[in-house]
Amino acid sequence: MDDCSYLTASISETVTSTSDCDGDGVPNNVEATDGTDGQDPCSFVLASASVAPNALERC
Ligand SMILES: [Ca+2]
Repeated sequence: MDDCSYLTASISETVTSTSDCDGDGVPNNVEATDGTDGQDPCSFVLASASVAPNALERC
């Protein structure tokens, strides 16, 4: 199963995936906690990024 293939709006269970599908430096489970979109590289809480987000220049 591809843990990067899902519809954010359809999530009904706790997100445990630590993949960073959108490459914004914040893993999916943290994005779920923050209420940001794990498939939108422009949607994240900067304080939660574990690596420097390389998506900022694209947003
Ligand atoms: Ca995101």
